[in-house]
Amino acid sequence: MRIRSDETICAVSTPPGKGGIAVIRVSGAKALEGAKKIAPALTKKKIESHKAYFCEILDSKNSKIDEAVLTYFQEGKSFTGEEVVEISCHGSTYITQKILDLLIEGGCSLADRGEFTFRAFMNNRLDLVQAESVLSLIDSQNELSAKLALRQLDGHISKQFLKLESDLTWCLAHIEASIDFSSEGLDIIDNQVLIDKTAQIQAEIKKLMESYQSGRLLKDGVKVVLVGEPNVGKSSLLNLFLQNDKAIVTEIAGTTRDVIEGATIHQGVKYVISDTAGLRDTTDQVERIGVDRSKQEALKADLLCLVLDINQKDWKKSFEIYNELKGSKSLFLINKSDTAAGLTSAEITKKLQSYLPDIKPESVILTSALDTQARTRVLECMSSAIGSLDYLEEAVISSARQFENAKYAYEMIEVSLNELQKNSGAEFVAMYLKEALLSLQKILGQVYDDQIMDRVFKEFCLGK
Ligand SMILES: Nc1nc2c(ncn2[C@@H]2O[C@H](COP(=O)(O)OP(=O)(O)OP(=O)(O)O)[C@@H](O)[C@H]2O)c(=O)[nH]1
Ligand SMILES: [Mg+2]
Repeated sequence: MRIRSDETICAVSTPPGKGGIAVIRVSGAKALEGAKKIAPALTKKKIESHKAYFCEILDSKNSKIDEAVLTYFQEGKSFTGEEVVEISCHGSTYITQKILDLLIEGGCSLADRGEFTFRAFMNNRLDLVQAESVLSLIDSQNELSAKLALRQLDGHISKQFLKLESDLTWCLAHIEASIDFSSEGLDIIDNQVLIDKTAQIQAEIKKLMESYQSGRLLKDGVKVVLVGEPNVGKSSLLNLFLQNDKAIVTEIAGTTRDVIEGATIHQGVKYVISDTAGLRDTTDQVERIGVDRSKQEALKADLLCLVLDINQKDWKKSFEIYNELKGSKSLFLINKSDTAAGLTSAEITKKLQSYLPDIKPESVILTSALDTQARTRVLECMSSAIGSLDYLEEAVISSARQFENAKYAYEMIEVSLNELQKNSGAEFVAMYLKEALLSLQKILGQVYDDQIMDRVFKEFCLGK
């Protein structure tokens, strides 16, 4: 990310393509000056912050380009912290490009991806956790991920990290004091107090780390992978869950060759569901590649669903497949139950347990791709299998960057605690605690380098 705060930047902030209106954002010391060049009527008005002005946009030959509403935000009272003008014009790609060209002719520069948010960060309007939450909010497609991002944007998680950073600074200051002043007979804080305090910080970091699993699922969705032998109804179930005919279904075993993915929302949570090629030994080259892909996909699942045909006498082959792929969480979808009236869940569970004794009854679901009501039932079971995602009242980490830094801080504190307990030299303890502190500061962006900036802002779209 380029640091060029002396330049005034502009970009279209609404999505590309045509629309009722488009918004062009201009930020920097010359935002108003630039706007006045293309909307000369502004020069005759008394411009106040947070007020909108209807103006004609004119080119250098005074030809009218569009009629637009310009909103002015004075320096210090805008998203970026700089002087900002937002131009709401008609949403034609010609008009937006023309207005951008005029602004650039007038001395503005085209913004980079995420540069408005980057400026907000550089001007201390946001910390790095909040900047990441802006991106999450734009990306959010379901209720809970939007709520989570909003809570992070209002500083909920930042406050937790700030408290940890301040507590760790306190510990470090006392340890460093013992290095600097040991020879002057200064009252040094008791070693046990330091151990307790450091251990408490570590426990709080651990809690935040544990929230990452929920945070990630809330933000990115729960990845569900349907696997099983050919023809058991995986594609039919995918279509049922997505409520559209995304995957091809036929009675021919080996129909699906590639991974087919789609998303559905249930009770505010996104489920990203993959249908895969039926698993079997095959000499068909294309199918074999499909089978390999199925296995790769299964390994990425948050929740693996083994689909079984209720009419199949022997599930031995299915369980050989399952044992090869199983992760931490699984469901067993016993499909085509419409064709086997009378068979109970308990009987099926018993049969399943003959292959794998530790299968729990709640992970066994009788389904039928022909039964539209099965969709909600299965999604309910998926939700229970994943466990509570109702973490919103607590601070939740949802970015891999935050998690990795928290983990490193945790590990460094672990080493310092060992040194403290061994009564090692304060220099050693301080060295590791400093590493932990640095990691917490990186989370908030109090310490940063190009790599961190690139990682956070490269995901952004233009105009944000
Ligand atoms: N009666 C009944 N038929 C089903 C059900 N689910 C799937 N079928 C039928 O079973 C056949 C195979 O279904 P698919 O969904 O293509 O099976 P698949 O597991 O995706 O098969 P592959 O792609 O070959 O691995 C089709 O003829 C479906 O109509 C069900 O619940 N009940
Ligand atoms: Mg299929």
